[in-house]
Order: sequence, then C-alpha cells, then structure tokens
Amino acid sequence: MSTPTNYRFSFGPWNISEGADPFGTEVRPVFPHEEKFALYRPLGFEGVQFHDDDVVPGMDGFNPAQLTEKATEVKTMLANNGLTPEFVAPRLWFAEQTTDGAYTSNSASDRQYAWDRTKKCIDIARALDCKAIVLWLSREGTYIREAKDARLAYQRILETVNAMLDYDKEIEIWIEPKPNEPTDQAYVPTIGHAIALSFASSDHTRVKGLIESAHALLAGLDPSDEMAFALAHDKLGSVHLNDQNGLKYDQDKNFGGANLRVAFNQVRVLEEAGYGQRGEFIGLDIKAMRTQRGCPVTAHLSNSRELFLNILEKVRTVDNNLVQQFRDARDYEALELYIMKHLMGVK
Ligand code: XUL
Ligand code: MN
Repeated sequence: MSTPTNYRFSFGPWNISEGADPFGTEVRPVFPHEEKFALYRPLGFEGVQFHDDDVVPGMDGFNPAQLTEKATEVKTMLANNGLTPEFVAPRLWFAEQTTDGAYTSNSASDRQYAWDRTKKCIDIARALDCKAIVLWLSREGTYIREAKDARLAYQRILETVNAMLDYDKEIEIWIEPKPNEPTDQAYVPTIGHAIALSFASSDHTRVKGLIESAHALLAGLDPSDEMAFALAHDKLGSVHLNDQNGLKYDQDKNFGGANLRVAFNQVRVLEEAGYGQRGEFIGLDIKAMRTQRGCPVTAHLSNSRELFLNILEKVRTVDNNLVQQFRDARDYEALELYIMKHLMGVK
C-alpha cells in the first residue's frame, strides 16, 4: 500500500469476539481482553475504544479507590503496548436496572443507578487519562410508544448531558446515535438529534457525535451525509466505520463490504474535511463472521483497515478538476460514469 497516511485507527476489544450471537454460544475459545492489547499495533491500530467494564470488569461491586486502582493498571498496560484510549462508554444495557432504559427509565431508582454508573465511567476514563465519553443510548427508547412520556425522556437525556458536563469540566461527550436495536424506536436516532442536544446543552463545544455507518444506514440515511452534517458544525468526535446490507439487524460488516460506493463517499467526506488532523481516530466497529475459524480472529479488522486505505487511494486520485467541470456543466450522468469507472479502475 503506497498511500502516505496521517490517519490513526482504533477498535474496541469487543470487536475481537468469540462469535456468540442471539442464536448460539461462542464458536471460538475465550480470548481475554488483556491479551488483546498486544494485537493492536501489529494489526496497524493504536487507539483502544472501551466500555467502562472493559476497563474494570465487575465494576458495579467496586468502590471508587478500587475503580481507580484497576483503571490505572489498564493505563499501564496500554502504555506498555504503545496504545491510546480513545473513549470510554458506560455500558447501560446489561444490568437488571437498565431493562427499561437508563436515563429515561420510568423507575427513579433505576435512573439513579444509571447516573451513578455514568459517574463511575467518567472516573474510569479520567484514571486512564481519557477525556472522551461515548453515549450509545442503547435502551433509551420504547417498544411501544405509550410506555413512556417521550418529551420528558428527551428532557431527562439533556439533564444527564448537562450533569455530566458539570461533573467533570474537561470531558467531551460523543453521542453515538442508532435508530433501533435493542429498542424498537430509539430517542436519539440520528446525528441531527445528537447535535440538537449538543446545542441545547450547557456547553455545546464539549458535546459532539460519533457516527457509525451501519447505524446511519439503519435509519435509512447516507452515512457520508450524516458525517458531513456533523463536520459542518465541527461536531464529529469520531466514527465507527463498518457496513450494513439493508434494513435488518445491526450487522457491523467489513467497511465497504456491502456497498463500496457508500464507503468511498464516507472516506471522501472525511478526507475533504481534514478529519483526523486534530488527532481524531478512524474507529472501526466490526463483527467477525461467526463462521471464521481460529483464535483470536482479527482478519476483519486488518482487512477493513486495508480497505479504508485502498479507498483512500481512490479518493486521493480523483481528478477534482474533472469533477468541477462536470458540476459546472451540471452533467451528473458524466460525473457518475467517471466515479464508477474510477472505482472500478477502468480508463
Ligand atoms: C452498538 C454499538 C456499540 C457502541 C459502543 O450498536 O455500536 O458498540 O459503539 O457502546
Ligand atoms: Mn458503534
């Protein structure tokens, strides 16, 4: 690969999985998180995405001093492997208290659990020297509309964002929208919703978005336009590049594996905006195929990174003068043919 690149790549340890899905258990032997750190650099990655309990497993039973001690151990492991923690996200969908949502649960004690857990997540992030908190609002939504007061729910999410900004004056919050799964209808389904929350918050400069390609596609939207919207407001904290084959469960397929042109346009929009030049990562959130043999299975990550770099080469070799001529002439038929031939390597 000859392309010079200034991009840095990240993934979360959950991306190296044992292959369990809702219909079957693990198909590969368990591979502990600590051992995954040694794999990052050789695969071409330097950023680690975390859930709070990826850093401190069993954290609900820990006191603040224990949380800090465990997180500090992980900080050392990362440093020893030349790795940077990109973000920490509170896992607000596993505990019994989050069955009906977290910040928007109808139960006051469950909402309190969610807030306590969020503070612990911020403490863990700070112990790792990481300032970004990702909010994937997994269960903030409903299966039936009448179950919750949606207006109140949006107010509660905003109150939580403000409380987080107040709890730690240095963190940034990156909201990762997703329209469905596990809920039927999520309250923050698109980047537009996330950015509205940002501007409504007490410090919008610290509230941004993280756009996952598959999540945008599940909302029926084009990921590159979602990214462009965030970039136009200087609010793209990070991305989760992957792919999605139609409106079904969240597939987290290899980047570009389902739709190469959609992938091309994401890379084009990021590259044209200078994304990454302030240290932003190209984050991946990709599931290995359950059918893949071996342990640990990592080809989906190195392959998606390679595909990104190949597509980047395509973006960088577009004849922009020609594109401008086609735009000026409003000849989008010719523009489409040019782009398709360029992608296929046809002269
Ligand atoms: C869920 C998803 C999460 C977030 C982090 O669909 O993408 O893994 O990226 O919580
Ligand atoms: Mn994601």
